[in-house]
Amino acid sequence: MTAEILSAAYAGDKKSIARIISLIENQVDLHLRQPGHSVPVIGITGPPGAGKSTLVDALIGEYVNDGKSVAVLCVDPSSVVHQGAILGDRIRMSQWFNHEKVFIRSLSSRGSMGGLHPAIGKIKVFMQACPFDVILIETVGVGQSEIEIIKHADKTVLVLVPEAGDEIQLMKSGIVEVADLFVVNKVDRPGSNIFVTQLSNMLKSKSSSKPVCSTIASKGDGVSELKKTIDALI
Ligand SMILES: Nc1nc2c(ncn2[C@@H]2O[C@H](COP(=O)(O)OP(=O)(O)OP(=O)(O)O)[C@@H](O)[C@H]2O)c(=O)[nH]1
Ligand SMILES: [Mg+2]
Repeated sequence: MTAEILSAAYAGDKKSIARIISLIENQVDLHLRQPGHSVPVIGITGPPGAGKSTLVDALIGEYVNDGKSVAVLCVDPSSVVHQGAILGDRIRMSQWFNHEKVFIRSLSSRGSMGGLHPAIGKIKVFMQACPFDVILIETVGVGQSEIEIIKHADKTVLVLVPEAGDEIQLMKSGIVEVADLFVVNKVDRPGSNIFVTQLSNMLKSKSSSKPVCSTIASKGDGVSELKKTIDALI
């Protein structure tokens, strides 16, 4: 029975993919296939409300335009249950939810210390064996989860907003070292140029040539540039 669902999932049937993810979440033992080729996994992290989901939504559009199929995993922080529910609603409202080339799934983190779902590793490997061209994992970056996501992602994108104090927070958290690409979102806000300059200078001072992209995710501005920058990294 599960073997049938598994082969349907590997053939790209979205309902079956969702069922297998639920089984993995519930720790059912499955004979999972090892992915034949490596599907790139991009982690999208950053503080609550930075615009990660809006950005993911816009990025999906870029990939679909490219003829690519995209899987998105959104990890809800279980510490804030009501926010998790809101996040789920937001994903359901995504214009891409029913698109044939798009698979979107929300996972609760179930209190795992690092903020990521304990089965995320298995789920990722399973999804890499499904016919996707790219996998995006959105997670709210609160402390450790920012660090933990890089274990599962090939490249990690840190989404920030131009607000005073963020730069100092950044230096403390050590995320600068683990992120591969920085996005300053909401650059329609005043003072954003200063923040972008500060961030770039800070990276230079650490002899880092990591890219910094500026976006207005809600308008789609800078998103195609961001996708090109991600593609250049993977
Ligand atoms: N002004 C402005 N607002 C934006 C921009 N991008 C997103 N927003 C708004 O910011 C709010 C939060 O956006 P989300 O995409 O839900 O942010 P998030 O980081 O996914 O939030 P959580 O998943 O709850 O951590 C929404 O109201 C968006 O419409 C932007 O570039 N400029
Ligand atoms: Mg979100």
